[in-house]
Amino acid sequence: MITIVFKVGGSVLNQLSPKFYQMLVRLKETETCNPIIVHGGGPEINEALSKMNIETEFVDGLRVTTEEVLNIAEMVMSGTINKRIVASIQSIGGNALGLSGVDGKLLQARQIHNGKLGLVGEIIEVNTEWLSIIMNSGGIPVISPIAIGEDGRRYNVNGDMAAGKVAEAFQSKLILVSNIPGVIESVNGEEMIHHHLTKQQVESKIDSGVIYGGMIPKVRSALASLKSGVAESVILNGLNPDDIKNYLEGKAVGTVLTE
Ligand code: X2W
Repeated sequence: MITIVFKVGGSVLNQLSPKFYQMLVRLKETETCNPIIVHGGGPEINEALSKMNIETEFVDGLRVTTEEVLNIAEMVMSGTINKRIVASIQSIGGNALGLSGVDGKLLQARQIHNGKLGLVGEIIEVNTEWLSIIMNSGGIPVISPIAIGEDGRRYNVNGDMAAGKVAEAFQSKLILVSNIPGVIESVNGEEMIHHHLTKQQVESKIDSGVIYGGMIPKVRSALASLKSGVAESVILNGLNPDDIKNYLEGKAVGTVLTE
């Protein structure tokens, strides 16, 4: 059975309905695919840091992570968010196992040395053995992107990068669960979805302003995952779970990104 990695970012997480999780559970039960969820949690980490009056800063889209920030990111993602997703899946009869990259060395990382980022890691290995055992036993793995180094230290990893690496390790497709139906362009006053874009087309649409704001990091991370060996990366609307079903049936939905 093929594996499909679903990246669920912090900004879409609280908008997802039980229908989204039902769709995942159905995919598993009907043996359509083995879903793996990799989640983020950026906005909730920001909220927790702000409540504690800790300032936070991003360099090239990555959070500068001190020991204190790491502990809070872990608390929020591996604790609250991870268990909330697991509970949502279980409440509709699914079987989910929530883990972080630290557990069973699921995600092994090394520190990104750029002098500023602190305890931010990049993934060097994914423990596919453990993940396969979970999936073959009927479980849906739910992974928080806190990783473990060979030095035994924990590292904060960007959720999109973690999802890309897990997809690469399983040679699977990567679905970026979004709150929009794909990359949209207004042509003669009518909105149309681009169902397929190449890296070059994305760059020119960013330059011309068609792709703007919050869409830019989404398409960039989809493209980055392609670079790390993912065959197909697709932006789909998680608020309309039928889109995901339709995509898997080969219909033209969402925006597929290729090199
Ligand atoms: C991210 C991890 C969370 C994340 C952070 O601390 O915000 C780094 O930047 P979203 O919701 O998917 O953006 N880690 C190193 O990626 O969350």
